[in-house]
Amino acid sequence: MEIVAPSTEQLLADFESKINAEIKIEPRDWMPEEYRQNLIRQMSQHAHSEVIGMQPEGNWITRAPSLRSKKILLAKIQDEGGHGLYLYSAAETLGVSREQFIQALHEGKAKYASVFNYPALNWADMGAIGWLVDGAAITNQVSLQRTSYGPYSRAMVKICKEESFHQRQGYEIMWRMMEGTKDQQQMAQDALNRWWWPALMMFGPHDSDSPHSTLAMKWKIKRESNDQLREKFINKTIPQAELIGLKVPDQNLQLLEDETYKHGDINWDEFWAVVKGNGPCNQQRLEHHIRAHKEGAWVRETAIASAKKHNI
Ligand code: FAQ
Repeated sequence: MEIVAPSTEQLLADFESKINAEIKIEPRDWMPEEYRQNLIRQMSQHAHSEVIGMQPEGNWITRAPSLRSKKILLAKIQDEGGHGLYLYSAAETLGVSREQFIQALHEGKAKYASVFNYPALNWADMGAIGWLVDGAAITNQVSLQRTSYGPYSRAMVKICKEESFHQRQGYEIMWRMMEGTKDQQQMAQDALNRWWWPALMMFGPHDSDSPHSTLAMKWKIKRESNDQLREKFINKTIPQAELIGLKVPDQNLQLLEDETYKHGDINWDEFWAVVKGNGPCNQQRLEHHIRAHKEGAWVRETAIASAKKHNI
């Protein structure tokens, strides 16, 4: 019997019918090159964000105000490193190696979340990062649990469980400071003032200015749009702020009849400046990663030599 290879049209139709039937796409399945490239871009950006995101908090481990808070912060930061590792592994199933991902990051060709280019100035920032940055990250990641690419979706399930602990540890820091002295309350409010807008920017540009969204939504890489996720985050976070006596720094915020909020304008010039490398800490974050990567070369070499010796 003659075996005829399916045409590209047929392969695309099969791929799209799987997507429509909510069947996950797996690494060995045929996929359009644009789907693969879009995933490589987004997943690598996501993995780099987890790892670079360790830096603003890592800065505060030695200055945590108690042994309890130090242990919790250490565990949280280690989790973020672990998330980066799952995501690099998941992204490697698309045919790009970990070394290539890291090289692209070091050469400035790959992005990471803009929010990590802002400085963490004091302990209240540990609260704001956990509450707002992890809170924004979970909102996005809960949605990504239903992404169409199997390895990405499965990585998200475990990551979301850990992120929800991170969000609570951040909120607990804010809540305790709000129960403290006037100075502590002011520190918490100041941290919210500085992190609120960068957290909203984590969701990316408005849908109308998001070049990747149309295809990503069609092929269910993204299940909800940048603006939909940003609104969800705002609607759940404002009541949390109010509950502990904090005020979101948006003078144009409006509570609508359906109990949702309309937010004021986001400073997109600032967002694009930070994305393009001109934020307050872009250079510092990248240089630190490059230095740590160089200094850790012996660990990687030793691990590879040991794996070879034991035929792993
Ligand atoms: N920052 O067309 P779109 C955590 C870029 S950390 C920088 O809308 P897309 C743990 C975008 O890449 C958070 N760049 O793009 C943690 C594209 O540029 P390109 C981890 C941004 O991909 C917490 C261009 O703008 N989560 O969880 C940003 O469809 C605390 C056009 O944008 C993720 O990384 C941005 N905010 O939608 C650790 C989420 N937004 O590639 C420590 C995964 C957009 O053409 C402490 N990623 N750009 O050069 C996503 O969900 C999506 O990629 C979006 C952007 C929603 C970020």
